Amino acid sequence: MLHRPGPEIRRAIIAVPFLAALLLAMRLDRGPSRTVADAAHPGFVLRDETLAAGIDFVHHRPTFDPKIAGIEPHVAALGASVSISDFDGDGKPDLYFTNSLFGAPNALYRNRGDGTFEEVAASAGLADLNKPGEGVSMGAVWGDFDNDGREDVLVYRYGYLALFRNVGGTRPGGTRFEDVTAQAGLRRWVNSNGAIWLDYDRDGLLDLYVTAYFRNDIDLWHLATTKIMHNSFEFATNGGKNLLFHNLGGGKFEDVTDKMGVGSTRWTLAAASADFNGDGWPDIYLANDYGPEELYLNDHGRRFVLSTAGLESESKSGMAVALGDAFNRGRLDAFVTNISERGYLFQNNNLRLNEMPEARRFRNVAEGAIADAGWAWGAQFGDLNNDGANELFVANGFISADPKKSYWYAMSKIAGANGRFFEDAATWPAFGNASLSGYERSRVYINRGVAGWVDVAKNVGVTDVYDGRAVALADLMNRGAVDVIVANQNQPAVLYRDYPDSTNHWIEFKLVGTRSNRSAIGAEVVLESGDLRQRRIVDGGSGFASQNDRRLHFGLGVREWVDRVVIHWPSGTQQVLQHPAIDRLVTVTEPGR
Ligand SMILES: [Ca+2]
Ligand SMILES: [Ca+2]
Ligand SMILES: [Ca+2]
Ligand SMILES: [Ca+2]
Repeated sequence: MLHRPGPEIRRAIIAVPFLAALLLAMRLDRGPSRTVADAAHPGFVLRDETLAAGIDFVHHRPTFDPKIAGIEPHVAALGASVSISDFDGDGKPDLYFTNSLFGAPNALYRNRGDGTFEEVAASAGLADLNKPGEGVSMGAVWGDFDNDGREDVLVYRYGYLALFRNVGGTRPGGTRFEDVTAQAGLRRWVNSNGAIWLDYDRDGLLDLYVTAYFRNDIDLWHLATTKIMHNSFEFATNGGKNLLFHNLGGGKFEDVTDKMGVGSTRWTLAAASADFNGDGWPDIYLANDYGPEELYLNDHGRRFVLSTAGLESESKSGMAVALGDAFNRGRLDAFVTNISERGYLFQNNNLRLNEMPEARRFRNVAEGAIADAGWAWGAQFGDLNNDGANELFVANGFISADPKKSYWYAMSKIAGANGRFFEDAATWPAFGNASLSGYERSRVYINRGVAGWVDVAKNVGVTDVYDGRAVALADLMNRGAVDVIVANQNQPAVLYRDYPDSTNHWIEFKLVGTRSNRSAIGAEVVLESGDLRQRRIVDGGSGFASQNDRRLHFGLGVREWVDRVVIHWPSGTQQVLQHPAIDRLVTVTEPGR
């Protein structure tokens, strides 16, 4: 007879790797090389310098078929996105924001390098993307799909996908983009809130995974039925089908969704990719609304397998997937945001420690402050005080309308009703001008190791109560500090410039793929400096409707050198750098065969 350990023993077995992580974190705390940040001394401030930088973007929500006017605030509550790309290749990261109302333009802010930006979307051909018959933008992801050295962009909409090839320009700010959607084979109608670039078969060509929210046969302006909502509050499976497109080269893509087994019809709001189990192949992690998260493990580029990694038991409302090394274990962990509203729905966020290589599972360790970020959306890990430990920025707030009226009571009634009832948008009580978890303040968590995470948003100057959606990070001025850009729903975008108040050291890497995709998307970098070990990944889209700068930033604390950097290129090449110079950006080109 097979002996199964009792629950206490099983818990103890599972707890061991986490304990090891905590002991490591304790060691970091005790180490002489680091002053521990706390709420009183977070070690940085974030200043709202949006207007001084010349960023005046305001997101406008869409309007839809009058048949769903009663709950339009809910259906139209997404679309504020921000993604970072150095589209003109001048070494200064630029910003792209999407808009979601017919006629309202998307915005492309070119970084002048003097702290200001100029808006060039119209001349670039990336402004006028929100029109009847085409759809409205929900977000964008950048990647050099044809490996010509110029970053291209995929815009996902409630409507048709749109792929733009960067054709360059002859003067600064003169870069133009050409719509290549049709010849690429990508003119597909998808009600999408997310997409990521990843090279799942490691052939050096970036492939594309697109998530779908509402069913793909739904045109939100011409509804044949009002039965468009989820069929369960906990395990809904009637969302749009996610799609995987294989890059064939020559500017063409092929739909390989069914062949590869990644056509989830859960209500996916966000995706992120990394090689979680360390077998060399990039996997796909999904945050699904009204359902459990999903992890698709990549079986040698031949197929994906939906894994039982401890994610399937808890159903929540996954809004974003942020990847980062939470406790400096040299692993990429996942932070997934959810809804927390005391008195109604308290789901808690998930901080899932990656124990895939040894235990084939993730382990949720979110508790205390980090678990409750309100109605949370986009999130990102980044070292804002350069002390060598990641902070976590979380945007939140769903619908800020009349502050005296709340839709929560109506929402709780619907959630308790029969699935057939809430699947029909026409049966939901009308929103009117009610708020739903509105006027929430973003959270900025610092990582205190064993003492847990603490929210320092107020202390560091993050006080806005906009309805945050996308969060992206970039060192916009190439000064060794990670700035935070937030796209807010139906409201102005905000640039928080990061000012670390110490002389902590740092190092940044720009990776250029040769055998791997030129953008180096999917490359994972492990840095070792004395007692510090940390892993980061080049971002092909993560968080919610966002993408960080492709350049990787590491804080070093007072450590004055880096021992070793190991780069795991998507091609399989491992490159080791010994003692790179610090306090600067290091450009690394992938070695040839
Ligand atoms: Ca630039
Ligand atoms: Ca290109
Ligand atoms: Ca590929
Ligand atoms: Ca830090």
